[in-house]
Amino acid sequence: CFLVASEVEQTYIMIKPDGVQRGLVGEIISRFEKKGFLLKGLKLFQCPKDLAQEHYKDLKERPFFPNLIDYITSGPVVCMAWEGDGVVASARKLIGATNPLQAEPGTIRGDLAVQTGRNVVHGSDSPDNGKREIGLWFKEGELAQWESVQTPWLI
Ligand code: RTP
Repeated sequence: CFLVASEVEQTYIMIKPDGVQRGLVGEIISRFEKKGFLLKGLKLFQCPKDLAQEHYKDLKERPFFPNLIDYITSGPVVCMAWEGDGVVASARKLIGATNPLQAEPGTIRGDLAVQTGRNVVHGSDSPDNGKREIGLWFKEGELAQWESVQTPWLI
C-alpha cells in the first residue's frame, strides 16, 4: 500500500471475474477510453482473499460478504486506475446501478449484466476511496507517468 501523491481526481475501476471470463474486458475498457479519461494503471491480477476483504471491509457485516469475497477471488480481475476531473461520479454513471436489472440501458451493468452478485465491474464511490483503493491494488511504480510522454503522432 502506498499513498498516491497526485491531487488530480482518480478512481479505481475493476473488471470482476465474471466480466473477464465472459470476454468483456475490451468492451468495458473501451467505454472509459471513449469517455475521455486518462488511463493511469492497468493489470490482470488474481486477487488474494485478504486483499478482497480489505477492499470490501465496510461490507463485512453484510450477509452476502462471504459470497462477495468468494466471487472476487474466483478468477483474475482487471485492475484499472483512471484519472480526470469528476472521474469518480462519471465512472459510477457509466457503470450504472448496483443491481443490473435497475441499471439504465446504455450503462455497463444495464447493457451487460443481470445479477447484483455478478455485476461485472466495480467503481470507487468517492475521491477518497479512489485514492485508498488505488493504493491498495497498485504498487509504487505501477502507475504511468503521462507527464513525460511525447505524442508526435498526434502533431
Ligand atoms: P462496487 O463497490 O462493486 O462498485 O458496487 P456498488 O458500490 O455498486 O455496491 P456496494 O453496495 O458497495 O456492494 C459491493 C458489491 O457487493 C455485491 N453485492 N451483493 N445483496 C447482494 O447480494 C449484494 N449486494 C451487493 C455486488 O457485487 C456489489 O457490486
